[in-house]
Amino acid sequence: MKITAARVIVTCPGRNFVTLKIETDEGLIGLGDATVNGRELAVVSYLQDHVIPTLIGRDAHAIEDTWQYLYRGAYWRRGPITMAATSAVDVALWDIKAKAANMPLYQLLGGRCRTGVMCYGHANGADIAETLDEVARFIDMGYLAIRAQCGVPGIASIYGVTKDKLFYEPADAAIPTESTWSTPKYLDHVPKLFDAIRAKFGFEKHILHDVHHRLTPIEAARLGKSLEPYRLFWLEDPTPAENQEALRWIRQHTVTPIAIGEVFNTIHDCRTLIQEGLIDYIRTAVVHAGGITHLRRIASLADLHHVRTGCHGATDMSPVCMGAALHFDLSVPNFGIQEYMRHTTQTDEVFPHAYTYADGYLQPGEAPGHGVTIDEELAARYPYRPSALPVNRLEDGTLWNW
Ligand code: CS2
Ligand code: MG
Repeated sequence: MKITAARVIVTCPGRNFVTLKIETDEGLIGLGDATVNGRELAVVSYLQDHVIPTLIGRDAHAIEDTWQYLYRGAYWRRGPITMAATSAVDVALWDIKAKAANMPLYQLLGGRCRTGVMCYGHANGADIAETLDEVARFIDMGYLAIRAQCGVPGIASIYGVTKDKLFYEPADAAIPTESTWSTPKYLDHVPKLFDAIRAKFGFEKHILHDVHHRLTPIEAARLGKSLEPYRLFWLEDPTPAENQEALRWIRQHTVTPIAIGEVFNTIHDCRTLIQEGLIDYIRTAVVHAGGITHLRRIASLADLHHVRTGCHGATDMSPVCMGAALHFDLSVPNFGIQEYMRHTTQTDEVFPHAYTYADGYLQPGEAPGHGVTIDEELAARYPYRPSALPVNRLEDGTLWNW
């Protein structure tokens, strides 16, 4: 089966998505997500100018060779733009192969390892009271695992707290908006949130929290220790992890489980974290970490070191990514949990999909391939809108991690 054409579809049903569509001489098509929030057009160019011309005429079944061609053959390896483009090609080819085999993708990946994919929703509020109400709402929706984020007195706006309570779009302007951060105020407040959650709801539900890269390692160690009584499922991105060895400081001080990896794009970004057991969950995503092919490699390394998967699944990753992720989640032995930040109705209409949610679990569905399609006519009605993620500054103006 030969690749005969490939093109990029950019659409903005409430937020920008970049989708790669690959066509073959047997009439089968495959879709891959190539969305990098705030950097969408860079991936569009990389695909159109440097990848698609090399795909035409290639064997659509040669997934691994194509992956190696796009990774080793690129010379300039790794990085979010290169790897998102590689991911999109990889997922589109897995979609095609599963359709050619007339089976849902998870069957091609080794079959079902579990009854369903446990997911977590995002409860957030301007203060503790509103966050408790949102946690209650997600419990009512059947979630077994809930991430809780809340406003902090003295901080005007904070990551993860939004007016829309089901979806979250942080890329809110063409030029980055600026927010102000205070670690002392945050560290004093967060334990009160989880004390209130456990006091009200007990310990039956898994509770998660995303620090979003904002602490130094020793501050993160302090937070992890202070949250131990509340038995979090995980504390996410406690400190920027380019310096993987820094996580040793956190591990020495606390048993609160750690999840890192949503900004990683290859196994090399997390090799030390995994091999030294510095994390408990690896967050790498299908769309950003080299597609199904590379994510399986990361998961296999993680499996050797008691690390489980916890794929990133924010609103800014398209339903194509979510669909492919669920087939991966169903079949990977060391699955942990899947993030499930819902998409808007507009987005779901542009990307009809087979996956479903019920009682705290997601199912990828039984459609051949990854089960996600795109309505190109509807997609064309939503033109690209320049959007950038915010930047963050400390109260003295120092540029900090957003
Ligand atoms: C967050 C994301 O979902 C998460 O865990 O870290 O919302 C992240 O901020 C966005 O994906 C950035 O585009
Ligand atoms: Mg996160």
